[in-house]
Amino acid sequence: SKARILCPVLKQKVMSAEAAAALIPAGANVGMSGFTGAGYPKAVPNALAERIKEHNTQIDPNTGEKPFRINVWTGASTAPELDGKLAEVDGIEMRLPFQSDPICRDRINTGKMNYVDLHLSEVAPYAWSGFFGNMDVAVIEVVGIREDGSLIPSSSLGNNKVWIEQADKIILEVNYKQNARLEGMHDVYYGTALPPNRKPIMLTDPAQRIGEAYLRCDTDKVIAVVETNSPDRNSPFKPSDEVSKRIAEHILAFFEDEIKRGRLPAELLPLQSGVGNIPNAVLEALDSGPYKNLTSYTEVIQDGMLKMLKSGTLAMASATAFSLSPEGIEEFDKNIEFYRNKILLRPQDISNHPEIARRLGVIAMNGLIEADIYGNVNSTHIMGSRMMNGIGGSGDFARNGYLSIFMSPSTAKGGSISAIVPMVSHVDHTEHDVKIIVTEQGLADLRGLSPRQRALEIIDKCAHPDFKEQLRDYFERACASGRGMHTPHLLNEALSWHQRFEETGSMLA
Ligand code: 0RQ
Repeated sequence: SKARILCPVLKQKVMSAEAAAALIPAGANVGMSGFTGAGYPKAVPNALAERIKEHNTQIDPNTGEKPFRINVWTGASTAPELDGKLAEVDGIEMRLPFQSDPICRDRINTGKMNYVDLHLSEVAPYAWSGFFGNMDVAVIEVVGIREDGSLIPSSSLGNNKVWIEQADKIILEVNYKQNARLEGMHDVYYGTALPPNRKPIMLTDPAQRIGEAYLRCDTDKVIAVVETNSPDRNSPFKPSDEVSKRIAEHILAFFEDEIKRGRLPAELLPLQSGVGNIPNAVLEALDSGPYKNLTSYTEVIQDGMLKMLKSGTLAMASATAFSLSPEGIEEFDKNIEFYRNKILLRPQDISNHPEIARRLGVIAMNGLIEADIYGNVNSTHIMGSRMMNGIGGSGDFARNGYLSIFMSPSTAKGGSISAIVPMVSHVDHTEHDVKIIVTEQGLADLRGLSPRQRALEIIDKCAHPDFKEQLRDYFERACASGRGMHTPHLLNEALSWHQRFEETGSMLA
């Protein structure tokens, strides 16, 4: 294959992953590339985990020596080779801003790992502002290094620009498995600043280029270059189930009605779609509908979006990362010349920028864990305390989008849990940010409704029949209590459904 390290100075810094990992000190703040299983470093984190394991097993407990741990900052979720490996050896002291790894999750929920769950658009400005402290090392996967030392970004951009700018030292992983034709698909914007120096970001169309195709890089800061040849995580693609299909049908019927009423254009508005089974079902349904020339301003490109690009349903997609199945990757590689000029990858502070989401009028579609009868949404916590994944970009898009749609099956865990509860056990998206809630039962349009009107709409349209009466009963008794009629609650019962689940294994009374 063609040489990918063209910069002479950096060619001399090629070394093994083990040698590179040895350059990362204990306690370091490490910024890694990676977003939804794409473009994360494949070799150095693994070598570092081995080193940490060896070091920590040799600590004499009587000396009081602290274990070797690092702080890991990324774009979003990574993969077993990164989050999984480092969490397994208890090598992560602090993790931010998003994860979805089962071992990581376990360490967070057993109190062994600190986790800062952030709006993904805010990570770069936080880092520039110095709120996380100094970044010691950045470990960044790239497709190649150009002669002048600038970098061809990989299958995700995430926070790579800011990590490269902020880190004292940089380790690059050049991954030969990534398609060399990714070159030119990126748009790295260099015009961001901190207040009071911010200027408008002049992006008025999802297809617009406002930046550069390459990442600038100070070669003096590069301490190692590691060559790899491994694929991205690429979660297998699950075909849509009945529940997801019904949710998609409700959303499509809603779009159709909004177009008829003149509240949405025929090409809709730029779509943002979360990852997973339900968002993919919505994309599939859109693809088999009458739509043409839609656009997308989102975080991740999933299989469904490739299909929509191919059929012409989607004219172009702007994101910060890919999240494809193995079949999706194969399709992308085979037809990369077709996809190349229809997909743009941007830094995540631009893909998720509140200013742009608001200006473009994005249609935000994200999953929920539970919603309450007044429209508050919990996307992150199980039974109020245990972290699932994190808020990710859902808040960036939900608050600032033209439409914010939250979707979920109406029940979880075999029907024992209702996704609609009297009061959410944790709030990520408040009643003020949530415009539409959809389950397989139906769609509740909350726009312009007062809290009590919303309660009736949500119970009627979204709740599962097994829980409808129980919810109505709660609402009616809360109203009858006369405590406060704006958002009626029975304080001693509001979280009793969760408590009942923990005690009996079911929310059913
Ligand atoms: O657990 O697999 O162990 O059975 O939660 O639930 O229904 O499969 O839905 O995979 O779409 O995830 C909100 C977590 C939904 C996701 C959430 C259990 C359920 C199952 C998953 P099991 P489903 P999904 C773009 C936007 C935040 C980030 C975001 C998410 C598991 O959408 O992480 O939106 N969102 N990012 O059984 C107990 C409940 C439950 C429950 C579901 N009420 N109680 N368990 N589960 N509801 C992407 C990025 O930002 C990168």
